[in-house]
Amino acid sequence: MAEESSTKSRTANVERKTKETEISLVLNLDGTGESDISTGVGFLDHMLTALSKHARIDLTLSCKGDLHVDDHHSVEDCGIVLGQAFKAALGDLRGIARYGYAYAPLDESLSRAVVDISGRPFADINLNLQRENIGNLSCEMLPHFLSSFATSAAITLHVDVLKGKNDHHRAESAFKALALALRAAIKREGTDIPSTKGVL
Ligand SMILES: [Mn+2]
Repeated sequence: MAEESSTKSRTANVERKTKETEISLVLNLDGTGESDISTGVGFLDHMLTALSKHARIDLTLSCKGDLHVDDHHSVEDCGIVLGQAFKAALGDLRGIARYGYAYAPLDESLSRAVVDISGRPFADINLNLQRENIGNLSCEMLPHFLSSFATSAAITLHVDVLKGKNDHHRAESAFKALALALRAAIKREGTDIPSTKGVL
C-alpha cells in the first residue's frame, strides 16, 4: 500500500464553470515543468509558466473569463482551481516532505516563500508592489491569487518580497520562490504521513 502510494502518479483534472469564468486545468505534480497556459491575463500566464517550470509541475490551464468587467474573477478563479487541483493531486499526503522554503532572486529583487502542506488554509502575502497594473493584470490581484490558491489547496503559505525596485521582478521572484518551496514540500521522501497526529 505504502509502496503503491509512493509510485502513484499525482495528477488532477479540474473543470469549473460559473457565470464569470470557465476554467479547465490539468496538473501533474511529478512532471518536468511543461506548461500550456492561457488565462487571458498575460502577466498571470507569465507567472504560472515560471511556477510550473521551477516547481517541475506540468500545468495546462485555460480560462475564459469576464475580462470586459476586469481581471478580478479570472485571476481569483484560476487561483481557486489551481488550489483545488493541487489538493486533489496530492491525495492523502503520505510520504511528502510537507515543509518547503526557498529564496529566489531576480536581478535586484529577492523573495522568500515558506510552505506547509498542512491541511490548514492560511496565507500571508507581502509583495510590496508599487504599480497599479502590470499589463492587464491589477497588481492587487497577485496576493489575492496566492491567497486563493493557498486557501483552496488547504496549505499554509507565507510569501514575502524582501527587496526589489521593479514590480515585474518583484512578482517574478516571488513566484519563483514559491515554485522552489512547493517543489521541496511535495517531494516524496518516504511512506509516512508527516504529522505527529498521524493525519493531515
Ligand atoms: Mn519576466
